[in-house]
Amino acid sequence: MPMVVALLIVALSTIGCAPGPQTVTLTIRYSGFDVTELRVPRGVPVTIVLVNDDPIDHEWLIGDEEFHEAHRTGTHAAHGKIPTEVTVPALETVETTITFEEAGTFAYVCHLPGHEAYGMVGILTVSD
Ligand SMILES: [Cu+2]
Repeated sequence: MPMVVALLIVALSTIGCAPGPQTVTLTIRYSGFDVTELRVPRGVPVTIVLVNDDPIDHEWLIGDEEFHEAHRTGTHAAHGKIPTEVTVPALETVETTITFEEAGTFAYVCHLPGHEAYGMVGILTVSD
């Protein structure tokens, strides 16, 4: 059923001129994102469903290079109140909804120690 709804949303959003709300599912397994390139429209709410299949916690943080540099050296133990900074506990699914107001390319990264170097990185492109 959720797959049917997702397909319907995709189908409908390709018909009209202005895209409606989008939903994207990212699964984390073996300390990696299953999707490492995403494209979303600007100015539309995008719900990111983060499925953590690993028995350890991960993070999903999205932003520009300055944002990531701050988080590489940061000391945040956990995230949860900011849509672009999400903690995904072991074996849990977390959703976050973001409306990207600027076109551009943003990385999403897990900043737990060693995870970025291991490859927990993806790129999201926001386009008009
Ligand atoms: Cu991680």
